[in-house]
Amino acid sequence: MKPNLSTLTKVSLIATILLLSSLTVFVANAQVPPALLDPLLIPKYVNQLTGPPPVYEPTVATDPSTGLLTHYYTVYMSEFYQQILPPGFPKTKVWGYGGMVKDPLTGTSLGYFQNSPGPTFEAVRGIPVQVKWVNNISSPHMFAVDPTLHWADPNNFGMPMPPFAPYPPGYPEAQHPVPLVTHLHGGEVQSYFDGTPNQWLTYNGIHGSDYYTREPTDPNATVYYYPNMQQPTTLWYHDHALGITRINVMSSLAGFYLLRDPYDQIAPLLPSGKYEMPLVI
Ligand SMILES: [Cu+2]
Repeated sequence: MKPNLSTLTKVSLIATILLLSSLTVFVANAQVPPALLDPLLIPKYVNQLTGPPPVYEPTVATDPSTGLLTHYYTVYMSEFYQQILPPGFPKTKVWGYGGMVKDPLTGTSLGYFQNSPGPTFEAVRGIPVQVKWVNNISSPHMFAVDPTLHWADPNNFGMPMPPFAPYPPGYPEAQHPVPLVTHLHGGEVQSYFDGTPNQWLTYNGIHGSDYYTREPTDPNATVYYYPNMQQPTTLWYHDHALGITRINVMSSLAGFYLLRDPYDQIAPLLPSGKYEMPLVI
């Protein structure tokens, strides 16, 4: 059996430039800059690496339209505070994903859990996944939105022309509401469920021109379908809204999606269980 590269990425690092949220303390959307933390005073190598992180717990049922056993999830995008700096330092404001999760080692249900990066999907090749993605972020963007770029523009504010307002943030009309849409990076999915940049939606039900949902749902949500027919591999999911993907991902809207194959010949040779640690750099 020829080893395939995608299987070997199981323990690979995803080299994603996630400037994790310690930055958000500095760049909060406020006219008065918050007090800066001196990075030299933050001790290094203090936080213990724990994990592997919780995995989403699916509802398992037969899909009436395909007749296939399917894993169903609901994932919420929310704003919350998380202890990212060492204990004793303030919590960091993040945006992240959350849902019902279980312990990846024991399978014990852990209830609702939200985190940055988000909980992990553990999908099985050949078993489709349906996710209801819910945008519950009602606050203004935590970073400055640049409306002089081609972007989602949920208020139809239009692209400003020179002379530009002072930047950042300059344009409060661009800061709220926040358009979001989730993309499964590397997933082989139909384009309607790919989370392309104009498929965004806001917490108050404004939809991008390409918005699509697999079935009727709440106005601040969309239902996507992932067939999981591709090679087993490490995927990740992240926000993808037009023109603001970079600041939405920097706010921490990202997480892992592990696609496993029960017939994989290589996986048993790789570190597993508590030794399989997904890392985002
Ligand atoms: Cu991507």
